[in-house]
Amino acid sequence: MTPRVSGQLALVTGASSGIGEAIARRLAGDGANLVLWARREKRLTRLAEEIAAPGGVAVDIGVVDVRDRDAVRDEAERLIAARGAPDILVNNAGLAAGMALVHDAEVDDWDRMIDTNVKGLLYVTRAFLPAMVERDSGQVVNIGSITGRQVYPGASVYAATKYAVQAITEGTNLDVLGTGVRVSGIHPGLVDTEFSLVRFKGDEDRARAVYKGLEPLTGADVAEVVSYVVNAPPHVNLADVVVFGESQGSVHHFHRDGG
Ligand code: NDP
Ligand code: 8X3
Repeated sequence: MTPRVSGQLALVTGASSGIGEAIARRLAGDGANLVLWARREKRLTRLAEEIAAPGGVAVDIGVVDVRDRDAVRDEAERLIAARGAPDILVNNAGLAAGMALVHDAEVDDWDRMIDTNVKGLLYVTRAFLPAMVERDSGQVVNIGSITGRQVYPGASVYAATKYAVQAITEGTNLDVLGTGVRVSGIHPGLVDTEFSLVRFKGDEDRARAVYKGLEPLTGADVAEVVSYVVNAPPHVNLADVVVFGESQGSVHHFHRDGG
């Protein structure tokens, strides 16, 4: 059966790595045309070339820092003028910076997380949602985190950004009620991506230790959930999905080999 999203246009932020890259690959497999945003152009170009060729889907890239409000607005206006609003917007770009306690943390790290995970997501949503509402159709998928439900030491501000994503997702869904737009939040536990390497600023040993002895989710696992959500019949909204690897029970509970 042809996936519902086949031939639709999907915009994925943070598509140069990890979960976003996997979502791009998965939605291309579903036959969706893609616009991929991130800051690292080479990576986006390579990915676009790879996924455009076999499936025949159209893949365009945008080198956009979601923290740059003007750039987001300009790039979105260009896209809407040329092709209309995307049918699907996946707000995935995000990061954790550091894992210091509140009384030790770098304030710059807080700014990066809040500016990217909260303000960036809002800028992108504000740029595309009016055209979706006007058209009376569209799907917004916000990638939150289990840390939008539970906090652990050293994660106060990262968790705060994901609590915010949860509130924004819930509120946006209420705001578009009565239109044909759906808003979904997907909240993964540990996913093996570049997330920890970014968080620990290139410290590979520390990043690897996060996943030691357990089987985390992969980006492809999360992408599978996104595909399910966006391919659901139009009257169905999977508003709120939490997804863990089998060896994770909560943000505090893991089953590790030998532990
Ligand atoms: P990665 O580090 O592998 O990917 C992060 C992506 O976000 C990259 O493509 C990066 O691209 C992009 N990004 C970061 N900052 C910006 C910015 N300012 N503007 C545009 N793009 C940006 O991590 P994940 O794939 O794991 O993370 C994706 C999302 O999933 C994040 O929101 C994260 O919080 C969330 N998440 C991750 C979990 C995990 O355990 N990995 C669990 C739960 C949620 P570039 O650097 O090229 O700009
Ligand atoms: C990322 C999940 O537990 O590494 O959102 O903070 S965790």
